[in-house]
Amino acid sequence: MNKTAVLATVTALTVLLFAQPVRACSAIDAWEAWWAAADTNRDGTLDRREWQRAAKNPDTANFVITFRFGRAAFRRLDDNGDKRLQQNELRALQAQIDYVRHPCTDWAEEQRNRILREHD
Ligand SMILES: [Ca+2]
Ligand SMILES: [Ca+2]
Repeated sequence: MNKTAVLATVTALTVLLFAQPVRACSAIDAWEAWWAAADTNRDGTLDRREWQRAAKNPDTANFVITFRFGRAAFRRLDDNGDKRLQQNELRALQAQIDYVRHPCTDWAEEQRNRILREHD
């Protein structure tokens, strides 16, 4: 084996030995997840019923929401008066929605425990 081939083999082995697959947990933004849970008929808008149910919908239970779901809020937010809330009409509220428990929390804890076990 010539010098170049040896160097290439060593480099390849080094890459194989030290390469760790990239692992990460990613979750969609809390706002997007909330919207998907609240828009139960998937028509891209929230009608009054979906709006009011969103406060109690079990699928929206993992969200901290700091705005109220009343009728008055619905009327106030419905800028174009079509009796539906489009995402752009709720833009100001997006920052008021967050996860109670981020979907990656379990994954992060699992990774931490795995690393601790490996270094015991
Ligand atoms: Ca809908
Ligand atoms: Ca509207």
